[in-house]
Amino acid sequence: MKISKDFVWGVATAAYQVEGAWLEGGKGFSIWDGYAHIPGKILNGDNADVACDQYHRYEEDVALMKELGVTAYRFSFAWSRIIPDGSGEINPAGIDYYNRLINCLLENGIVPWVTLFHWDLPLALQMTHDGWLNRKTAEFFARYARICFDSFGDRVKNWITLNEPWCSSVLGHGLSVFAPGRQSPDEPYVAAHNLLIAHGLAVKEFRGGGFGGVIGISNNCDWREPLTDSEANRSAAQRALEFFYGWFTDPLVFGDYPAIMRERLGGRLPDFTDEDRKLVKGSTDFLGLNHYSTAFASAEPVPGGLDSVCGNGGMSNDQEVYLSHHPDWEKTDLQWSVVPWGFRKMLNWIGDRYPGLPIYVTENGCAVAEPDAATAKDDEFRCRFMGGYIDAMKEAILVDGKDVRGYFVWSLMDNFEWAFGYSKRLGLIRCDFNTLERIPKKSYYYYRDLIKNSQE
Ligand code: PNW
Repeated sequence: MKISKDFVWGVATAAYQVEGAWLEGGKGFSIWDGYAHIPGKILNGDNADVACDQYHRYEEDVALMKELGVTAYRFSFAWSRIIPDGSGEINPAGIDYYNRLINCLLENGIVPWVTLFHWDLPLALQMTHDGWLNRKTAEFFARYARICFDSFGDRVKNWITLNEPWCSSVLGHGLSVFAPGRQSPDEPYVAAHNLLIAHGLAVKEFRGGGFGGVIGISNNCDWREPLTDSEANRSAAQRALEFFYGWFTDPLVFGDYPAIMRERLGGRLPDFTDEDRKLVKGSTDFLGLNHYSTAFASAEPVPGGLDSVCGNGGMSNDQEVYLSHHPDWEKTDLQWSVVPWGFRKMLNWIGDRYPGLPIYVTENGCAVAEPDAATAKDDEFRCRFMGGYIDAMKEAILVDGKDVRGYFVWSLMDNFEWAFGYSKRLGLIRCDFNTLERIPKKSYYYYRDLIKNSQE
């Protein structure tokens, strides 16, 4: 099965997970710097002070990407490297670092895809303004975005405003497993609203500035398959998808939250004023999808079902959807089920609900237990995972006719996996966190050959 020669094959990372240099080059603190240093928050007491040290080793990493044959690198800017306190002075050393990285990519024929916000909010904005609970943060984000477009927009033509605002909202403000570590049934909906406004304001700056190129958002969503064909289970699965992907995409396409959310949440769900509706509606040039797994959804609890906390879109109580797994499904090291056909259905659901918008898979990948370099170099599991998921995507494109234009593997290399620290490995390249040595795995060569074959 051959897909278009123009198809974008890439790899992805995020600033906090790979850069390190947390106190260098004039960078300010982010909420993840703070959160990771609170004892007990991160497995094994890890933090990303050094991470993969990409800040000092980006030339080596770009060379590895070139050798891999990817045409695109998705990475994020650390807002607090560009504006240390989030809202004040610009840090020239931060601008300089990203200029060097971008120029190095372009010199090597790799197209930069920049995410403006991958969760690392400047800590000062959290402390002085309550972060995403305050609309002012959206205004500060728009100013930061404008500074980025002005500084890099001559060379960066592919922009992603936000990475997985679902995670910032639910994991950061609902379940307290991510920074800023808040726990509330209502704050996720407030944070989400301000994140959507932030997206809208940034896109307005982009489009008004005539920079050229495209701008979109990366939303995460796993597939929800009705446990049985009953009406109740089918609507549970649909409800789960609307509380997950629909929550952050319907407003950008249709100008409001899914009706089912309004029905169930009432006044707990913020309203869009007419002005805000105009701001967000139509504010995305493409739909990013970060996809990792699939679960069954049902209207009633299933014995032995999943504790439906993480990975269940929206706040679980509000949805009344119960998740479970098929006992035969293989699991990644994050305990996420491997179900390639769920990916195909997910792409179809998005294509059918939001026709006319191109889809980019901005993340897909898997965690594998790799205790040593020898295991990592023989990551057959990851090769099979990628083969299955990429075939499913090809079916969505070639058989189902969905407009999917790119695919980014998460991740280029093992990195700081948030609350799991360095204990979960998702890279095509192993990173030895003692020596910082990079060691390509079998999956690196597998992906290299796959890209080569699909470009012939
Ligand atoms: C994404 N969930 O995170 C992020 O964009 C990456 O930074 C991260 O490393 C990658 O996926 C692997 O985890 C997610 O609970 C974290 O459903 C949690 C969930 C989904 C995505």
